[in-house]
Amino acid sequence: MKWIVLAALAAASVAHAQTQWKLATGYRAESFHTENVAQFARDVDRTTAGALKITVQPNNTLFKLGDIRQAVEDGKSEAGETIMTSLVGEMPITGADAIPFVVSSYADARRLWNLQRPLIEKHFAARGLVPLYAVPWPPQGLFASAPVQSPADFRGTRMRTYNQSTQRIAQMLGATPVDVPMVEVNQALASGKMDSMITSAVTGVENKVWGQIGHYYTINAWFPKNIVFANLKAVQSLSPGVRQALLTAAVEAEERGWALSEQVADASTRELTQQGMKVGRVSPSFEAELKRMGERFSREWVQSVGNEANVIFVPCHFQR
Ligand code: PCA
Repeated sequence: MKWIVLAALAAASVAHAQTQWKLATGYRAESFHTENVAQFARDVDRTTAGALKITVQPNNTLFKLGDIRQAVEDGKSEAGETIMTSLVGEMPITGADAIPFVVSSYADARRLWNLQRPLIEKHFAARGLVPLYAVPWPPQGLFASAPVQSPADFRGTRMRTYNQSTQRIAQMLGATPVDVPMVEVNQALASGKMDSMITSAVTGVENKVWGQIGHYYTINAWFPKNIVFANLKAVQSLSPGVRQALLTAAVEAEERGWALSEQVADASTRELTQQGMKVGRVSPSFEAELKRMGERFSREWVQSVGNEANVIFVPCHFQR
């Protein structure tokens, strides 16, 4: 009898000390980003001895990708993951992630993140949010159902977009932008809603695009990052030990995620070839046109962002 009472008391105190968090993401559970987030949650569980339990809610089930920032700000979900460029309306500096042909390697992407991070932290703090870590998608290439030789080939076609930058690029190419969430790309292709898109090889693999799309051009246009973040009040209400464990797990998740992204980049490009897609570069003349378009895009971006853009672009940090 005594033991039963003691056990009940112990269980009650564990339950009392336990904090439950939800972490909303817009990507599938089997995406490498989500697997990394799930590992992060397990690490936090282990290193806090179960004091902080984070339940990952993938696939837009809790909130849609574009609503996650607001939901975490409002405390409806304690934490979340979104693609940074979805925040470009409120935090223009996030758009640095999708400027064509500035960042051409993981090393460059890391330099960009180091420059952006203090600005992102400031903007997040102003909204009661704490960035935990960011991980890039593999380089963005061009998927097309028919071979493309020049911008003229896009005129009158439909290009799938996932943020403001891809919308602008579609416009510059004379294509009609069609906004399709990543988890619906396969469906959109099957129902003939899109002819091309700029995204990573892994996104092509996840959506098994080879049934409808025959060409993948490795244009290496940019490396957009996903950011995992939490509600500041939720972080502040953790005990110092638990908070530290959360931040340590975040540092590890960032390291692990960058390595994972690089592995996935190679493996999925190979997979596209194995599935019978034509994988290669665009012609030199088309590449030159794309670069010119990228420069125009950069100029527009720097003008629209103002001062903060200079932190990133005035000193020349990237190898081109
Ligand atoms: N995949 C996501 C974002 C960038 C990427 O590589 C998408 O296509 O929506």
